[in-house]
Amino acid sequence: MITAPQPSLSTRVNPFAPDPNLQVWQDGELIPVTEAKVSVFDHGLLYGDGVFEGIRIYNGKIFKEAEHIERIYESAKCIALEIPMTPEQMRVAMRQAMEANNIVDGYIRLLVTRGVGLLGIAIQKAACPSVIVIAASIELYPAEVYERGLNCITAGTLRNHPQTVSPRVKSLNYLNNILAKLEATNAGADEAILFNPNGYATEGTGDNLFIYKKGVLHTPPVSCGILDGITREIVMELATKRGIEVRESLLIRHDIYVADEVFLTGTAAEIVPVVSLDKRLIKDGKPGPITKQLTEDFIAYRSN
Ligand code: PXG
Repeated sequence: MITAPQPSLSTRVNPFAPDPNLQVWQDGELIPVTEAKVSVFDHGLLYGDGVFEGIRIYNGKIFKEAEHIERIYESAKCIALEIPMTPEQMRVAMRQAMEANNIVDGYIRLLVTRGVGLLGIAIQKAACPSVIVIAASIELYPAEVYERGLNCITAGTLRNHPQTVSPRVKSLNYLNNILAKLEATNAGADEAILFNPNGYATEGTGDNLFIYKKGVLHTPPVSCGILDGITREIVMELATKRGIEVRESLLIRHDIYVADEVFLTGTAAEIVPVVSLDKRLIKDGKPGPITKQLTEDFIAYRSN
């Protein structure tokens, strides 16, 4: 059989290729993104062995910098990964990446990988962890999503059991979340809510979950198997300041169906309303007043 010549993989045009002018910080130096290379022997690539953070820059300031740095050191500690720099050096690296690209409002992706090693999963086979800082613009939900709210599904894919890799570790393996997001896309929905192996709600694919019912704001406890979200913490504080009772509660799917309001929180999305789950409308299927109020409070908080 005669087959048509195949185009070379190396000459394909990637529509998502980064801006070639972007400078990235890699292991101590700023380099053009076109020159930044990750080895095929990096355990971050070979095994997903590494941790990351996603951080916002608002008006030239790194938002909740200390909290994100603390969390990446905790994630690293949990996987016995020694970050080869101090928190202060990490702050400097983030600032350098931000300034080199003149980012005033944007996003920082901070990652630490196990580094180049031998083939083999033992951490002793990789001795030089690698640190990368990317400061760039961020892809957000379009404004109309905040107006209309998200349509969600219950994911068949479960959130990682807390006795596997703890969901508190922001690890380089997001496949559970990726598969849950794919389920949502395949169902024509925007987002998926993941449950834990005991049937309790945990969070969205990259955002924490809140429901409001009869004057009380509920969010699953960290012990349910969620990322201990920095935005979640801020929203709990803002709600308390408004005089709203906040509880960490075990929630089942039913609780979400019959909630007065539902929303998600995260670094990228900030606060985004949820208006349906599995095609059951949350109340009248429109973003609710508490969600709107907390969104205003959050925007005021992060703008200060
Ligand atoms: N749950 C999960 C699983 C997350 O990954 C959150 C909750 C919210 O946490 P914070 O601390 O951000 O409020 C996250 C955060 C990205 C991206 O590029 C993902 C996150 C944050 C920023 C960017 O997909 N996830």
